[in-house]
This record gives sequence, C-alpha cells and structure tokens, in this order.
Amino acid sequence: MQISFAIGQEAAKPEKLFLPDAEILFYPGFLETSEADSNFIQLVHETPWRHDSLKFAGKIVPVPRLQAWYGNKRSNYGYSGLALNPLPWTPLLTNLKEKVADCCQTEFNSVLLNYYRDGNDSVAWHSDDENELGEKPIIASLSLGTSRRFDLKHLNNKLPKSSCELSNGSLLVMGKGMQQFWKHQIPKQPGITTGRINLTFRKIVVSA
Ligand SMILES: O=C(O)CCC(=O)C(=O)O
Ligand SMILES: [Mn+2]
Repeated sequence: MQISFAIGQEAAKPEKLFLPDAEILFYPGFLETSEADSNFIQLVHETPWRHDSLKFAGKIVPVPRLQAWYGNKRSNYGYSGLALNPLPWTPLLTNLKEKVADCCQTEFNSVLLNYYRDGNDSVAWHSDDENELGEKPIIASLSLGTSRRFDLKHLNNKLPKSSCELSNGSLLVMGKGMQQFWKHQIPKQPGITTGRINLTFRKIVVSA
C-alpha cells in the first residue's frame, strides 16, 4: 500500500507529516517561486559540481547525480567511502542557510548540494546516519527547480511506504527518528527532462 501526503500551497506554514516514530515538517512555499527560480539558475552556473564514482561489489559506479559540499572549516563529511572536504560558504548559500536555520530554530554548519540533471538522476534508498551527524540529527532539505518524488519507507517493512512531491521552493525538515527508523530515496523518473537542485543543511559534529 502507498500513502501520499496531502500538500497545500500556503507559504510559510508547515504541514506536519504523520509518520510513525519520526518528526517531519513540510513547508510547501518556503521560498517564493521567483526566488527559487533565480537561486536554481545561479547555483547551476556558479557551483563547481563534482561527479564522483563509488566502488560497489568490486565495480566502479558513477554517482547518478552531481554534488558539492560546503561548510565551516573542518566540517568534513563522507559516505560510502567518499570523503568530502567543505568548500567555503558563498553569499547565496550563507543567506539560504540563515533563512533555513531561522525557520528550524537550530544551527547548521554545512550543506550538501545534489544536482539531478534530469529524471535519470536519482539517490538510492538510504538514511543519513553517519556518525559525524550525531545521534538525532535535524536535516533541512530545500528543493529548487523541477519537482521530484521523495519516497520514505520504515525499517519495519510491514508499515506502508509514503511519498511526497518536493516542489520548487519547498523545505522538508527531517527531525527526530527520521534517520533512525526511516529510509528515503529520490527514484528515477525517466519522463522528466529538466533539472532539480536539492540542498540538505546539516550540522556536522566536529571533534575537539
Ligand atoms: O534530493 C533530495 O531530496 C534528497 C537528497 C538526500 O537524501 C541526501 O542528500 O542525503
Ligand atoms: Mn538523505
């Protein structure tokens, strides 16, 4: 069975998504469309996108999207054997970080940018549960450009899967329980020919 979230169009009002064992809020119109559009274009052009490859079962596989990692000094991050050193904050990313932090009433020291060039780009099922994110991370996910489907599944496979559309300018705040009990993915949607950028603001726990 599949349940979908009912998503309204009202700006700056969160919708609480009801998922067992997790806190998750969705702000459909977090950014005005015109601001989201211009931020998308600026980021496509000014970001030094990297196209990494990962080793899976002895094979080198290209990551199916482009990425960039920005943050405070020493907020190094890694997943699946890939080490990312942060680029310094740009004026646009600093501005977005402050807006998102204000909304979430928390601080972030880094942001991962994913650029899905079209519907063939994706991110596979995973939880953001790396040690450097701490035990109960708050991860705030800002979407720019073409809407993409975001799927969620509980680690207990008996619960129904959920999904929602991450639209241009929307903010999804994943809180307590999300990385511990749920996995998420952006599936491939081959009919989509236009791009999307996602920014996940995170707080890396920097050891002393
Ligand atoms: O693109 C998205 O909405 C999700 C990205 C994601 O899950 C990640 O970078 O960990
Ligand atoms: Mn993730």
